[in-house]
Amino acid sequence: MTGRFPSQCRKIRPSFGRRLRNIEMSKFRHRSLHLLGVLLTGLLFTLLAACSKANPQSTFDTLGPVSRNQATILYVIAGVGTFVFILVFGILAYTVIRYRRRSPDDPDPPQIHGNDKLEVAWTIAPAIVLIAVAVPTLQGIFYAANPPTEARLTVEATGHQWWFEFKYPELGVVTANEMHIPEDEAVIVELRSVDVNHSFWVPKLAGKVDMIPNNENRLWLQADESGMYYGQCAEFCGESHAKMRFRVVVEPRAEFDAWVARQQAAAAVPGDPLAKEGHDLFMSNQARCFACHTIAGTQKARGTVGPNLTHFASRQHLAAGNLENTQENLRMWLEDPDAVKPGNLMSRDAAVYNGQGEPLTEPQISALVAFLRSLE
Ligand code: HEC
Ligand SMILES: [Cu+2]
Repeated sequence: MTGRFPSQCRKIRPSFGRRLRNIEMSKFRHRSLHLLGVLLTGLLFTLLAACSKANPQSTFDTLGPVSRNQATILYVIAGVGTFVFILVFGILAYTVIRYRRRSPDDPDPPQIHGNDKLEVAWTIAPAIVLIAVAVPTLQGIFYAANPPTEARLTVEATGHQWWFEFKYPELGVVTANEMHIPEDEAVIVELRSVDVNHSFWVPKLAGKVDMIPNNENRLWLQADESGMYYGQCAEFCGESHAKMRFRVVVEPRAEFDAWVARQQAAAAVPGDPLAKEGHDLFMSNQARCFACHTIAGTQKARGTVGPNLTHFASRQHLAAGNLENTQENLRMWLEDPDAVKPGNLMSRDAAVYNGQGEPLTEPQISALVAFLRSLE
């Protein structure tokens, strides 16, 4: 360093340095060790909190045969791993303490090279450990990949940036972001993508499986209990990946059948005048909503870029599981979709949102809200 007053610097620096070393450093070191301890404990609790079964995306709260099987594999591997860890580090700690150098005059220990018995032992022992881990893992892979023969229902799940489409080919039902399945029945899910890689994950029901363009993957799942299960895209897929969620609604067979019957019906033409106004705007060349969304039963709305809206009002969430499907949230979505989901393809490509067309006015949004909420 080239200071301006080298003589002064030289006088000041050693004393400053010494003071720091002698007094401040020990205090500083003590304090930073303390801080590190607090941080590590905090981190440990934060990490362990993720294991809480209360978490809606807990993989430990297994509520179906597939996730149960996968959790069992985790426990087996963690158990074997813990046993090996304790054994190896126990022997290491014992050796280090028992055979440590006690005085500077101690001679070096005898230097040995090669021991056939030991080498055979530490080759065979890990092989046994690996087999103990491989057997349940391979069984688990086959179990998850082969749906039971009594599985009756197939759902085609398609990943889109950034939402999920669910088709029931045998039932003629198409919906988005909320997959309904009957309780206690095995369901086959065929996984696809229209754009980039996504991953289908319902932590309480089954492990992740990728959704890959031009390649169909499969999984099966079954839920023990009725209820709402959280799902999430688990493969980074762009700007709003973290907001690409969905729900699995599990219900008793009779309720599921009733849901299917409602979904199979075409949308009724709205009777309410405000909703009718919204319908006309939806089909108009100003808003062009029809270009991207399907509403079954209408001539015009057959778009497939966005979610099918035929029974939009029957869904409990909107914008891929991010908002509850209430009047206020729907209004918020239509006013500025980008504020809800940055980068979403509706605000990027629809002229009313991207500044290339006439923006929607407040009364127009009210009419659209009335129309969409009539789509039971
Ligand atoms: C350029 C294509 C496009 C146009 C035009 C378009 N949308 Fe969308 N819309 C989308 C996409 C894509 C999504 C999914 C966004 C997401 O969740 O990431 C969507 C989502 C929605 C949703 C939420 C659906 C759900 O279940 O979560 C509603 C409601 C909706 N659009 C209504 C409209 C209305 C009303 C118009 C006309 C003003 C319109 N859209 C115009 C593409 C479009
Ligand atoms: Cu994703």
